[in-house]
Amino acid sequence: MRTQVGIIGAGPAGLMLSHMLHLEGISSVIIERSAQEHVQSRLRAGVLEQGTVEMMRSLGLGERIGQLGLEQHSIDFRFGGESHPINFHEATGGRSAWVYPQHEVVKDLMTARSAAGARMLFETPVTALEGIDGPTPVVRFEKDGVAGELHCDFVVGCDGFRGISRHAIPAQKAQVHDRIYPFGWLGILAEARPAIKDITWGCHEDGFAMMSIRTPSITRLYLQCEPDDSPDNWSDDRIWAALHKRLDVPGLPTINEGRITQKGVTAMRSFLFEPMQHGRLFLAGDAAHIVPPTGAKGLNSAMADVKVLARAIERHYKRGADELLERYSATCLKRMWLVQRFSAGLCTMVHSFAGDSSFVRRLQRADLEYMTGTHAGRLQFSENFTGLPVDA
Ligand code: RFL
Repeated sequence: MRTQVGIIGAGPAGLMLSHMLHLEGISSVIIERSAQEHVQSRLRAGVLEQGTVEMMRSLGLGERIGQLGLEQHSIDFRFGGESHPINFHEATGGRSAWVYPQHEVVKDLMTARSAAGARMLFETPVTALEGIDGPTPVVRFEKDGVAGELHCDFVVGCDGFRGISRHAIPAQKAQVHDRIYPFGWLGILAEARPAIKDITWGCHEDGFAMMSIRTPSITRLYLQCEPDDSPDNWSDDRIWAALHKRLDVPGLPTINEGRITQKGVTAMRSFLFEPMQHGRLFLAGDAAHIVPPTGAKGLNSAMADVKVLARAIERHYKRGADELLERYSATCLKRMWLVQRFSAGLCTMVHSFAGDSSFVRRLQRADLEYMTGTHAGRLQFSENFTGLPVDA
């Protein structure tokens, strides 16, 4: 099999890249190890930046966001028994965030790709990459136990944190930057009407908690827990008691309870792999970087990478110009370090770290007070939360 761009992984990064290349008349094949139904139903990210929504709209993918997406203007930080809202829409002069779950983004992309007759191989693990230093790389895969190969001009690793593509970059050229946090998030979905429309963060001495609207009748809630915690340790009663304690404040509606339909624990880490390219291999999305979910940046950063890469590949084919391709890693990393800074900084500010001294805890409180209580603090949060510009 032969194509121009071989894409590993049918997550948001791989699907979006394939869609953007198609609109430019560039062929691609997506090879995905999981089944299509599984990829389409994974519950993950929930919040899209303004830039991600604009990007989807400009690529003909905005219809369902218009119907189902919930535009957000404000976020409510709760600490010290009080509410401290930041209106990021106002602070940024009109930028928003949208609650629109990742599985809906994936559904939109799959529908568009299928309608265009895209070549997507599911249940097909990629087993090796060869020849990425030369002009004709080969992607080796296995389909129904039979080995196959895809010949292409470029390979793009959109295969997430547990993928294989970044391991094809020679170790002596690679640098890994990593931080593992000493806590996780217990995430639940509840059949409960959200108490308020705004995303609400509880920054409590017992640990962080978050409430976010999913639909007008479904709430997504998170609780800081042990990094290796099991959902079985959390009875429904324990969950609701902890959520009330960390999120409710006097004078505002208490969170609404409802039937819990899903529970899962997510570990938290910051991770960045550089460079994001070697020879004819490029990495995009979680394959190159992971952020703690606190800033809602994972999916959005994957989209930002793909925007840069699609433009660079288009320049290569249409104008024979490779400067953007050569600069791909540097361009993405410059923005990504700012995103890492925001996500890690926020993560450190809102969680409770076991063993911290009263001095460190008071500094955390002062950080929260500066961020929510000053013009400069609110502006900095708002610019980052609604999304930094993508230099494509
Ligand atoms: P994905 O979505 O992990 O897709 C990678 C795909 O590659 C496939 N694959 C392979 N295929 C073939 N051969 C192989 N050898 C392969 N190895 C792997 C996998 O099966 C998979 O289908 O990566 P991508 O496209 O880079 O997208 C990244 C996002 O999925 C991720 O950053 C977000 O989900 C992170 N995230 C959030 N991001 C946000 O922007 N906003 C949020 O509010 C937000 N909340 C979250 C999150 C992630 C979470 N979890 C579970 C990790 C909340 C949670 C709980």
